[in-house]
Amino acid sequence: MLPKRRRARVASPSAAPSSAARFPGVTIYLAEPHMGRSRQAFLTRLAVSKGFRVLSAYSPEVTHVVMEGTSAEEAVCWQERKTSALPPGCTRPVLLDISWFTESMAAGQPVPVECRHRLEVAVPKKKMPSPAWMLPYACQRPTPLVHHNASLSEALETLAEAAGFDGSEGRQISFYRAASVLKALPSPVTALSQLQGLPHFGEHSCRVVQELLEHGVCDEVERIRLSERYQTMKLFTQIFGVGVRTADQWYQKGLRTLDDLQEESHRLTQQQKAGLQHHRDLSALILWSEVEALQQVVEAAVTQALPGATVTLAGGFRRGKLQGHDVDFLITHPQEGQEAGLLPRVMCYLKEQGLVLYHQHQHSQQGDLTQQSHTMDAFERSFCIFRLPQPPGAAVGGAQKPCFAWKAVRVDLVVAPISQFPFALLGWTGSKHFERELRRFSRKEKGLCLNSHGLFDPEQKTFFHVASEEDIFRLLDLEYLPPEQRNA
Ligand code: DCP
Ligand code: ZN
Ligand code: ZN
Repeated sequence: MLPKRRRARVASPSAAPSSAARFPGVTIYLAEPHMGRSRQAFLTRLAVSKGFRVLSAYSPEVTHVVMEGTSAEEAVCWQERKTSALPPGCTRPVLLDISWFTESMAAGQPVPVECRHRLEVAVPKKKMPSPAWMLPYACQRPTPLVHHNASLSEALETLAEAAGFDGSEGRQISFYRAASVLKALPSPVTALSQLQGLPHFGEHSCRVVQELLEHGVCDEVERIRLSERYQTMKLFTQIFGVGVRTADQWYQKGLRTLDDLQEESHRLTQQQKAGLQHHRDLSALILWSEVEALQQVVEAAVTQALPGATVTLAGGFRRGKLQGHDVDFLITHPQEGQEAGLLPRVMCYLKEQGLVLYHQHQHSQQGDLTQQSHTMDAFERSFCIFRLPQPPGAAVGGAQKPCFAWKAVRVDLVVAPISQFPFALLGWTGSKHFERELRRFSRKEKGLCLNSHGLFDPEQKTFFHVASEEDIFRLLDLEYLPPEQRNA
């Protein structure tokens, strides 16, 4: 159970810590896309001590918006969003760089606004498409499943993947960020100039896009795709229970094929053995019809184990994917605590039906929920391989299953108490990059720690209580994105 806390502190605009203002024409708002909350608080105290009026929430009274480390494009975009929420006819405040603020503090009074202080004048009008709306975090912009730059984003994702295989996490994330920006564009990139001003486009990613636009292929990407290293790492990491580190160890030992692994089977974990045994089925994509069939059997088992408990689809299929590598289900009960001990009963029932080929149960890991990373959350869960009966004539399976009567499918079952359910749902819906960005945004821009269990304020040492995913977006000052727009 999470400790109780005040609700929605981030969302509630507290009163400005302002005394009698010495400069009535100047009302400052320190916008914090890149400033961070503790710096914002420090600068607010400084300005107030010098007699400036500073508001802690954006309102029509604000005359001077001050930003730090923010590009003109971002600033304009920020303003578009803020002013759209204000009553019509409001005068727009000036958007100013921090330099105006520091000069004013040094002078002990507001210095005249000059061109060099203004953020909006720097926006080049001829940029096509204008990147003003392209916010820097993937969780700030909708990313549909089907987008306009698939071949470009796939090339960058190959580079990201290869960097990940080599343990270069920084490069991996840079390529994922650039790929994710491409996925959010409303039209195809046809000229390199269109990348100008887009966030996260470094020299390397630009070069890859340029080559693709000019020649239709990128040498570096093709070389990687054909390399023994990439192909082997891809093959190994796709096996259930095999991560990058294990795959790399095998590669370094000279192993290259699934047959090589079979020969080493005494060294494999039970999970890996099961993964290898059912590799053919598990590497085939799961279809929607199979997801529906699985949901039915899981719901039946859950209802049988605990009436009133619910099953919710998460993962890629919740984001609207039509095919996937596994199916993720979240289980909860409207009454907190009722979900305890549920999963073993569910698994037992499913096993009795002959539906389980393999499962690995992981107990709920009690402890400090603020320390849980996203991928290692502490929920009770079961990583399973289900034996899904196939309708007659379905073309799956192999020689060892002449009737094609069933197919092995990967299923993740996760149990969350209702108080944490919105966080669990948000965390288990993905995409992985979207989740990474959401957590980074929370930490860097809001000073809050988000994981699949909750949203935690390390300064106040409090958790936020929420009833829905929408509440979480609101607490973070983010526009709500439905699951199908989280395909970053
Ligand atoms: N996730 C998590 N903790 C884990 C594993 C996954 O929080 N231990 C998150 C990351 C993903 C989401 O849950 O955003 C689903 O994970 P999957 O690996 O199943 O990925 P997808 O469902 O998005 O894709 P796929 O179609 O490949 O299954
Ligand atoms: Zn999944
Ligand atoms: Zn999964």
